Amino acid sequence: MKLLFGTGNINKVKEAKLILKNSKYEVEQLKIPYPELQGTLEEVAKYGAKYVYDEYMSKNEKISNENVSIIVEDSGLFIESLREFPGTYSKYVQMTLGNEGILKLLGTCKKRNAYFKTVIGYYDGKEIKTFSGTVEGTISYKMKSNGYGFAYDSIFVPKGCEKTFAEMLPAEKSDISHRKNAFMEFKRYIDSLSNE
Ligand code: ITT
Ligand code: NA
Repeated sequence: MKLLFGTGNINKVKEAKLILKNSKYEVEQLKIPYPELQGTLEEVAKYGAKYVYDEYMSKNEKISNENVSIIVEDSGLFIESLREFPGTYSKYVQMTLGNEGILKLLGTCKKRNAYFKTVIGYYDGKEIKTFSGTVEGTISYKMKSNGYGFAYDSIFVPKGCEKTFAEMLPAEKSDISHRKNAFMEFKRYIDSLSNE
């Protein structure tokens, strides 16, 4: 079954493919941008799924809507001692302050707890659904990377680990990530649809 993933971020697509590797779901990137309203991850994901679905259907009028399954995903990094910043501003902050800026803001602060959260929005023409996943961890004191991962990965150390996500092989990250947890919750739902 094909899942059309509306995103401009190829890294998300690669990870989704890896996470769903041994399943019946095949992820395909759909480069249809959607307006990102300022709101919760859930609100953005819901709006995006419906928006991308409608755009896709209007561009592909001959497609019967029975088999079109659209997913989008909105993610963020929430740092406790920065009152959950950058949170829903993660995209903008990554492009402006970047990881260096985040490390500067935290300075030598010892309270470095943070979590990543992903919310998947799903729409197949019937009901808009969301599924979320998180992973807890800490912000490192400096950037550490072996060239894996993207964006905030080089400053995020998942709980119980010594390495940042950017020091882990793709399979290691995707075994424990926020994205993995969100996709597993999503998979439970769509598995149950096809068993009806
Ligand atoms: P879309 O086209 O899917 O919206 P995006 O890159 O804009 O892609 P988000 O708004 O969901 O994605 O992500 C907010 C920021 O968090 C953005 O800078 C991402 O690169 C970053 N991010 C998302 N998932 C991440 C992950 O697993 N590891 C590190 N950074 C991540
Ligand atoms: Na985005």
